[in-house]
Amino acid sequence: MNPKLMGVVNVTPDSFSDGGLFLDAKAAVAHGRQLAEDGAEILDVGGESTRPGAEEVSAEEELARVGPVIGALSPTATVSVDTSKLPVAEAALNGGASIVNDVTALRRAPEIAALCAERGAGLILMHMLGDPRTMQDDPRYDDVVDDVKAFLAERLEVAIAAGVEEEGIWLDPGIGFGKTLEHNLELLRRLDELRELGRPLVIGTSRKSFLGKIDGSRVEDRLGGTVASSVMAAANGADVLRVHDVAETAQAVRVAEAILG
Ligand code: HH2
Repeated sequence: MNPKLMGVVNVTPDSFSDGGLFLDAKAAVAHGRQLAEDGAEILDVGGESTRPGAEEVSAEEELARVGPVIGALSPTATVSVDTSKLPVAEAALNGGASIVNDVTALRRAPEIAALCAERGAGLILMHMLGDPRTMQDDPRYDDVVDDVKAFLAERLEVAIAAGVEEEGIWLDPGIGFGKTLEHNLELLRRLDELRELGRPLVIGTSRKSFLGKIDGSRVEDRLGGTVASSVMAAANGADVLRVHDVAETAQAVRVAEAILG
């Protein structure tokens, strides 16, 4: 177990846990630099919330939010852009990002695949049932792990067929995206089955509502749940942990690694 930490930099007014905190570019850049210092090897910069029920923003608005932040962070950090829009992905790569984190796994803008292929950029493909407006309305699966695995296998094929280097593709089961508490726990328990896809796994549990369903904690009180679920995910095979609280997660991972030897 030796996961990379991906620090979350949300340049949004409405993200579920830190909306409005880093809407100002200067504050977002300072936050990103702090996360890098705390141990984040990748900074994931996003300008549109994907929380359940979130409203969409235009590409212009999204780019106005993330563009300056990516420009300032990318000379000294590996930056991914959390977007599903082609113009935002393209401008972000032009501005110094090297990875596109697409929570729709190329379903919203299939052209992102050709863009990543042409630029030699990394690509994260995530599973989501439905879209952010509807995803938490009674999600159902035959077997959540089998269904998510089949989806990711198919999306991986699509990306490779469009010319994206397989070596640059990472997969993510999308914790909290169209899943009940039991679905999320089942996925985290059975990450070894998703590893059979042969690509690195990105896991984002940070501050998510399923943690609160376990112990009743509010979003601002889920640090312990975030750290526990992140460490368990790493122990079960996650390669990248996408978290808001990088310092605390880094410390927990180091201790877990030392114990495992
Ligand atoms: N989760 C969120 C956003 N992007 N990308 C990947 N690959 N995996 C995730 O689990 C994931 C993601 C949601 O978290 P956050 O960015 O904090 O919230 P919001 O979407 O409200 O900005």
